[in-house]
Amino acid sequence: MCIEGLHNWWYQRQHGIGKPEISGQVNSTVINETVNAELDCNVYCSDHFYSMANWNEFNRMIEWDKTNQLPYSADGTEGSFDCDDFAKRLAGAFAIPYWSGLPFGELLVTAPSPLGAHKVNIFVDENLSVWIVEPQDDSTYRKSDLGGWEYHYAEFS
Ligand SMILES: [Ca+2]
Repeated sequence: MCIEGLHNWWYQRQHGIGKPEISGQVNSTVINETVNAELDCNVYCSDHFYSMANWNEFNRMIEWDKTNQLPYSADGTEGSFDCDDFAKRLAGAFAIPYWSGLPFGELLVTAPSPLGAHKVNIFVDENLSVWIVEPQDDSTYRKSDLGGWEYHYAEFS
């Protein structure tokens, strides 16, 4: 096994998922302008550069992560786990070495009634397509799939 193979083996063993396949890198201004143009919302990028990957790679982590299996509860009592908690947790799945460079973040929206204020995830793939993720069931959407949504801010870490 070569050094890189050994490193990959150790990475997989340590994190439970292999490293993402990266196809390039973009400046954060590209992410900022792409999301702003698509969703007309405020965008915060805390890194200068982001690693780009295809939809399959983002989806590999989304499917591997178990956030979607947690029970939803929003009654405000101890033990409640609602939309913002799901979004924070799925974004946190990407907070491991290599995956952390991908532009995957949190997105605050207002969905049509009765849903209203809602928190979901967002990512930008290597083709600069903007995807919206429902972390409660791992589904991904384009803006055109979601009529009547208003977008407030996206945050990429
Ligand atoms: Ca999942």
